[in-house]
Amino acid sequence: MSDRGTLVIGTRRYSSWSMRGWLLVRLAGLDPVERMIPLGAAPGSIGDASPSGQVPYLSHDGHQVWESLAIAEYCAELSPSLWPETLAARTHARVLSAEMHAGFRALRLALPMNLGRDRPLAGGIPIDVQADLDRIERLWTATRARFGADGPYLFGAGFGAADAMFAPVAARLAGYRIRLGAVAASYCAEVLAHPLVQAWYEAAEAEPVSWRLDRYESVA
Ligand SMILES: N[C@@H](CCC(=O)N[C@@H](CS)C(=O)NCC(=O)O)C(=O)O
Repeated sequence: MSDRGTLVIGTRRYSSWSMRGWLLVRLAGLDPVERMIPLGAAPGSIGDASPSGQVPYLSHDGHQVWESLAIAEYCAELSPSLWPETLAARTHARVLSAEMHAGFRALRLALPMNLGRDRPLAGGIPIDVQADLDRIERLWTATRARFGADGPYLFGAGFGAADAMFAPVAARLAGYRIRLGAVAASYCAEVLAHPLVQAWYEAAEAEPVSWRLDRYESVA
């Protein structure tokens, strides 16, 4: 028997992995009950709700799924169009998603997601972060050129799992006002304009100010 399931997420304003998980389940047509545990809540709160002690965590139809990439695969089991149709494109989408899941550490540490932010990083972009940014821009540009002809997203017309994996990167690039070439800038704008991404931003905007955390807000 199928149930709505539960998705455990953290503060929308900051939790980039929750954003990915939420986008993925919604793209798959799921409508799980959302259990919000604000980041910075009492120690152990996430551990009580998620086997890995991290968000997102999806419990659905008797399946327990943590790790965003596994959530992507689970959602694609239910809704195969989350990955592109051809083997070549599907393979590439998985490679990009795996690289996003495992990599870009410098970028993630130096430019934490803060959906309320709209100013450049004080002091400029460190070299290792710039290397991550350059790599992302090359990946986006090459993927759009090879697979994206029939629409605005990485693999064309459909906003899929790979786009969901990169959506928080688009949010960072906008929030820290990173300058991009034309292809990456236009892709970034399309991702941010997607209705589900917009819905996530709106819900983030409605979060209580008391959930804000200095460690994100004080990034210079
Ligand atoms: N590899 C994990 C990363 C998840 C992760 O780092 N989540 C952060 C929030 S964005 C978290 O749960 N942090 C625990 C905490 O802040 O207490 C995934 O892909 O889902």
